[in-house]
Amino acid sequence: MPTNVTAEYLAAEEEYRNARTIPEKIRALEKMYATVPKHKGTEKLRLQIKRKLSELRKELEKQRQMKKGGGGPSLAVRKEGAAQIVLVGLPNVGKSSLMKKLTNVEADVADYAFTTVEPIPGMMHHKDVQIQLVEVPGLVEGASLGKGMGTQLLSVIRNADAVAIVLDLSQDPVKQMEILLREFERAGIKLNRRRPRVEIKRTSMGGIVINGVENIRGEVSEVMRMLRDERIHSAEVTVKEPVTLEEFADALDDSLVWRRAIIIANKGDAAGSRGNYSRLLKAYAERFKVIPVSARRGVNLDELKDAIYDLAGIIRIFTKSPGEEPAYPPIAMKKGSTVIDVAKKIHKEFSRNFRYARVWGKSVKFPGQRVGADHVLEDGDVVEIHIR
Ligand SMILES: Nc1nc2c(ncn2[C@@H]2O[C@H](COP(=O)(O)OP(=O)(O)OP(=O)(O)O)[C@@H](O)[C@H]2O)c(=O)[nH]1
Ligand SMILES: [Mg+2]
Repeated sequence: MPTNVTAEYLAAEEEYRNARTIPEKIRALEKMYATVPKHKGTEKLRLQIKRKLSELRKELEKQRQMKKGGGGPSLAVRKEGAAQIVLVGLPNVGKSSLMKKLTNVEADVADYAFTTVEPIPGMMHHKDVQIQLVEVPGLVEGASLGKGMGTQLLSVIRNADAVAIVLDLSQDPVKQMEILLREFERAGIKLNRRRPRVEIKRTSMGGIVINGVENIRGEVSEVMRMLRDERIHSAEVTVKEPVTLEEFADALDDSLVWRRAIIIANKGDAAGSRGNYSRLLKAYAERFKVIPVSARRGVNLDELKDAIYDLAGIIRIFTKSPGEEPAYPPIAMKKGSTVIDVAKKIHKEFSRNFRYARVWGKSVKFPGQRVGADHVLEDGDVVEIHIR
């Protein structure tokens, strides 16, 4: 035990020792983590706390799944369209009002909390693409620890492709963010962060081989210990960028999900919204794109649709046959898709007998350029596939 921990830390540790349930343990560990002084001498301690938290998170999820077998409702929403994006926020912030403006769905709107009690999907049509939006019922503090339907709701969020956080500008938005981010953190959902670039290839023998060891900002023996803890005894580990030990632990932790997110700042028409909006920007604009709207007045909704489209991370590809016009509508693909991905999507034949493609659009230097299977496409490209 480090000698220089604070009284708060010791109190939290005492709380942890006395904790009986998983949620109690999680709360106590979070306090320990928050109160331990951050310097080199406490790094191992912080790592231990994080690892324990990750274990408890998995245990909580397991408990939840066992209960579900007992007949509890599953809230999972089947994916449709090019991407699934969840609308998440505290109760009564205007999620249903937004669903009504953005999609074809008839959601109930009322001026009290918990009008919506289960996830409601709807389709948003924008730029020739269908994107599925899902309203998640209002999250509350403690949701991730099983309060309300919290853990089920958070698993709906984990399964989605991206997250749109809805805030109410008539209330303190920074406080709303703090509550939501804590729940996400506890549920292992990382927003607008990327998994540290550490690659682990298990091998059948040969022990642990580390490439890029100079990128590890800490003791390598700690890294070895973490790998042992995960029962990785033989593997080729490649550290592709500088990482702290905590970042290395995150890269190893398969209970984490990494998602892109934006903030929808709703009720921009309400009293006090202007000041709240600038406080929100000051605190979060660096990490999140913030789109101010008013669902009630219908203000800035086109901009919001554009932002949701970007968030979905898709590109539209127009396919064509030689000598013909491009087919309409375009097909939606994930950003970073290649010519062969498109071929697979059209027909198995096309990918099996692929020879080359001609492409018009942003990804090529001149119209109709001949490209190979691995050519990466961009939004709006026209693709003509030639087969054997
Ligand atoms: N002033 C103002 N009020 C709004 C706006 N959007 C929604 N509201 C009001 O906020 C209240 C809640 O709206 P809902 O759309 O039901 O909110 P919700 O987030 O779906 O609520 P729950 O499902 O209960 O979590 C209603 O009284 C809406 O009329 C807006 O842009 N401006
Ligand atoms: Mg609602």
